[in-house]
Amino acid sequence: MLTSAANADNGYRLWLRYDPVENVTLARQYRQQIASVVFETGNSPIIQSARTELKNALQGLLNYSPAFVNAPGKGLRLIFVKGGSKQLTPALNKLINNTSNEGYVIKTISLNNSPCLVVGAKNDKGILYGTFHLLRLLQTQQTLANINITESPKLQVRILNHWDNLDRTVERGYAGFSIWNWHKLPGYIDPRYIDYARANASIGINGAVINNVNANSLILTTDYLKKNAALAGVFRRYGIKLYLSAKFSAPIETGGLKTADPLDPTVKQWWQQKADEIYRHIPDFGGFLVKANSEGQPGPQNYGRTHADGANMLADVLKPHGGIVMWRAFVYDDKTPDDRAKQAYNEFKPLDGKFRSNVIIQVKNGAIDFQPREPFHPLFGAMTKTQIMPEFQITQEYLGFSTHLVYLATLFKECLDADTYSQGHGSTVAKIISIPVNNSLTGIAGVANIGTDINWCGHPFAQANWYAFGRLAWNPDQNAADIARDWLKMTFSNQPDFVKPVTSMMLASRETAVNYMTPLGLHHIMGTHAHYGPAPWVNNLSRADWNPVYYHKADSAGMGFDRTATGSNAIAQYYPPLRDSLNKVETTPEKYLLWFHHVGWNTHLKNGETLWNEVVKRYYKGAADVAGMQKTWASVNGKIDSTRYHEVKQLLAIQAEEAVWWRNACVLYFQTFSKLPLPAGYTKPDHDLQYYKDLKFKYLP
Ligand code: GCV
Repeated sequence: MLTSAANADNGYRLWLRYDPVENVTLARQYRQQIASVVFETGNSPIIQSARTELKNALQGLLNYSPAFVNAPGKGLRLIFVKGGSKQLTPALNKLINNTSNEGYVIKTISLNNSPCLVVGAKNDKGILYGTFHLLRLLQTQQTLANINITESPKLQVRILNHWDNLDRTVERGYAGFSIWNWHKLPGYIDPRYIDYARANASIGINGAVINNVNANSLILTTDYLKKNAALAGVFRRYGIKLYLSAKFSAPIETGGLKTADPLDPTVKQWWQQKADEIYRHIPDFGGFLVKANSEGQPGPQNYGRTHADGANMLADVLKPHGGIVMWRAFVYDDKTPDDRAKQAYNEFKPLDGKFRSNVIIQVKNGAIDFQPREPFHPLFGAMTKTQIMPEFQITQEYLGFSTHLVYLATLFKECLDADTYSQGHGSTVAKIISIPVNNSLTGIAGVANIGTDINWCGHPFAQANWYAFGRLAWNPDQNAADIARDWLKMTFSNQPDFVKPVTSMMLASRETAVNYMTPLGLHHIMGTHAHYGPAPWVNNLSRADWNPVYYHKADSAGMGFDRTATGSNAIAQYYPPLRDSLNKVETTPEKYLLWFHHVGWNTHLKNGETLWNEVVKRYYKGAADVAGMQKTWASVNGKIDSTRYHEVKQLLAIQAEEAVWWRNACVLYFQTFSKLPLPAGYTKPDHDLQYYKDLKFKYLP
């Protein structure tokens, strides 16, 4: 663990900074409240991780080392209990044993007539999670008197997906290279792996797919399995399972077979032997993530088989070992569909009920691709006999890379809280994904934003998105503001005059990005390939649905994608009454307006503005609000360390410039169709459209 003062503020320590508790009175109380510690838990590797974390954290937070005693005695203040203890009441033992496998209880009780804090869990992992929760209470300066917390995660597989390649580039990564040093593994264990595992465990993440879904089959060869095993060994001590992205054609590429047909017995046998080999190296291997028949990746359809045939074959070979298959529903084939947004549903819905119980279908939050705003994916709620897990993108592919401050918890929440109506009113995405179907595991995935940058994520505030993903994976019902506040306090400072304005800034930041990029339901109008900056004019790529013009459909009458019954009829994939309200302009939430409708430039919106005026106003508001973020940030100068203050300040300046770029390019471009003037009082962009069209960027991440 890096604790040297020289490195104190470079962001490496994430939210686990453990600097002295600022409130000295509280710090004194904490020292008394946890003066002596007992672990009635045994001493497994996970428990050792918890103990070490506690020790290091208390040293940092309180400049203090409590007595770690072996046996409970008088004056005991903090007791960790696995499974139950003679010292606790039957009621408390029962409470502890009623938590889920990863759950825990933190409670103040009276022991030998003095207050004592209990962290109790059924299993080691609960003790580890309970330890991190206790530390969070200290880091965020909560009182420990009369604590009574019972926690169990709402989802079982809480997993990061790394899009890391074996050459250490990271697809859609904006924080340097892959942290997995394949060359030095398995011999050298970079301490960074341990800190990575600590950070994940601290927010309840219990799985990591370490390689890109656009997979390289070498990852399954013996040499790489040894490297994977070394990483799995680090993760295991923090309750994290290692998973791999499997390339469907691996039997051909590395097995020397002529086919990868999932129904061919030699193919199945190859995978069977591969699974056995993997489990010899990694006894607690989690399973496979598969991107098949999408964007050029091979899959069962190459052999006339279905996604279910492919997924089930892999599920069957993993089943005896307890492994799972996460099969992605992000599919779009080489034939341009009438509406790409409909394709996943069309391919997967007919397969409902055909997947093994150890297959989970991994569905992106929206039907296109991690846009700044998308309505929830219609597959949520549609497959009632198949387990579905959502996939969110933590890395900011479409949201400003690692130079824009965009707090994504509000985006994640928008999807999780969305009502699918699949079982009537109140069937939110969060509810649907947390109910196991046929004894399947429940889960949630986030595409990681982690790289070799000293601060892990590129932008100091991008760390908040990793953090928020973990907290929401544990409990999707948590509130984005509470998570932001916790993160700010742990990462920067507990001072209210810092936390309050910066929380508000974070909470508004995603809406701000939507305004300057894709207001009112616009989508996929970014520069092609790299997805950097605006390029709504692109219309010359070979597939229609690779072109921004396919998505905004601007013409002299108006703009937007007509997905109503008279258009592509994508709305039919949603349940009534939502389907019916999305079918009409008047009842479609304006944030999704142009996603579902082609709307006339002079159509009046709810606030009385015409579409054209409202689009312009939103773009200008988005850019102006980034200037507002700069002011907010300037107001906290001096309240945090100057290193990160200045880093964020510079990044906000980049964001401000790019927001204006987005605004100008989009307004000028859409104006070529609307042929309408800017509303009164709005200043004309200082360049013409051609200037923006001519911008070229060579070496983008
Ligand atoms: C890993 C988008 C991204 C690709 C990504 C793909 C996916 O298309 O641009 O980089 O590939 O999604 O999720 O599979």
